[in-house]
Amino acid sequence: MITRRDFFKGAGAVAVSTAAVSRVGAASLPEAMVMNNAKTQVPPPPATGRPFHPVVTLNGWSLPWRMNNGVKEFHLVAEPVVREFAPGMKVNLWGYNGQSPGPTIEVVEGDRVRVFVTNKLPEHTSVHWHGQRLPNGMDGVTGLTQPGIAPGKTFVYEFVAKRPGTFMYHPHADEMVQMAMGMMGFWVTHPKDPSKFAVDRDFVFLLSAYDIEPGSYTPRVNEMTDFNLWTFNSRVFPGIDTMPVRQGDRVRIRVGNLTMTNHPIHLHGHEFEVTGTDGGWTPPGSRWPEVTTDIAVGQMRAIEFIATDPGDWAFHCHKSHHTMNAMGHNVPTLIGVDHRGIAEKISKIVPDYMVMGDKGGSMGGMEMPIPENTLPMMTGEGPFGGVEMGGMFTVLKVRKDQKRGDYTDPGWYKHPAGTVAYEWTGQLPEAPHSSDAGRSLMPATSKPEVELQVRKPSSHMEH
Ligand SMILES: [Cu+2]
Repeated sequence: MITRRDFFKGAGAVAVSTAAVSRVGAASLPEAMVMNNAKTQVPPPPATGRPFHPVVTLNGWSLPWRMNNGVKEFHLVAEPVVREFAPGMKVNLWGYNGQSPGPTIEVVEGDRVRVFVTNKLPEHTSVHWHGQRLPNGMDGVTGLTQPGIAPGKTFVYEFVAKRPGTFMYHPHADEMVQMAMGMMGFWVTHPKDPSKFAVDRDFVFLLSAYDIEPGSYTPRVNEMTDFNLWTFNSRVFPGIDTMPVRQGDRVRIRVGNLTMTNHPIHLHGHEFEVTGTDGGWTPPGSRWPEVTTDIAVGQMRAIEFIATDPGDWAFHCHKSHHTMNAMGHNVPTLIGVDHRGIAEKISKIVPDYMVMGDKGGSMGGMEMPIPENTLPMMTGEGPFGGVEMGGMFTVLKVRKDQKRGDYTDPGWYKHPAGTVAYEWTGQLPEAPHSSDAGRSLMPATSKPEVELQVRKPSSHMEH
């Protein structure tokens, strides 16, 4: 039998020895498991504690626990980590147990949970259990409900997971810096009755954003709004794993937003319902169908749908600059401008100069040298050419023959003959154009009393 521990060892987790620290209610610390890669790790069914259907964290993993006299014990280690955002780009972040975001914590409604938090950061931290009902002193707000956890120290949080649902954890200490450095994680409290709210596939991930200058390795932590890397679980397209599902599966995707702006998350080809929020499960009578749901800062949403239609369906944030990577955020727009020759002249003065094409963006096709450790703004090669995406973008892959519990990527969808958009090769009739300039909503009541004479400054033209 494969235990969770064996499984995670095989999957890349390493146990690190921790000095035994004696505290009330715990003879020793549970060992802290560390993940050394950003692959999606599908957790096995729980070997100890109460049964539940585990979630699958996109490009992440779930933290193993130990049972100690009926208490579910976890060990989180806050520490500097190196996270690969996508092949070709690694970032110095702060996270938990080897990765940012930290591992997903999965418990069952009614579980008594004890979390040891060891601080290996150069400054104090704390962990706030976002959305939980718990004793006030376990809420993790530095200064308000506890002193900060000093570097090198370990604190113990203990509470009963009262409400089933979707939660997050993050520091409530030097928050702007620590969240900008990637300190966050997902928490799922499963219902006591595993058949309640059961689905076939349950994906989870966090939205986070970073400001990383192309060519550098560490986020600028003083940025407030102008971030340039928009991530699902600190990964960007094309580094985000796909979501493979079996046709007919009931699929749940839970998303938590710890960026500094909202994200309209959009699914192609299927309608979904928001079945859960940060406050719990939504009553069935309150749900309506959507294809995009906006997730505000600090919110969590669980969406559900039946994967009825086979194919490779895009799943992404609908803000177009959130499906772009760091390069090119300052590129001027020159659509409609004939810039032949100009770019050449400018590039003699500004070596890295590039312009958006006069026929639109098409940045994906632009070949330009980029600094080391950054990613092209839009990239990704699909079966029909460049996908021209970045950031918060992945693909839901619905397949008839995807096995139950199999999360391996099935490759590109093979479209049945006659079901792909095709080129029209016949005659194109002249399109009639309307010359109607439109009307005003209502007539003006009187003539303007003052006639304005506007003269544009022309000094530049005269020189
Ligand atoms: Cu977005």
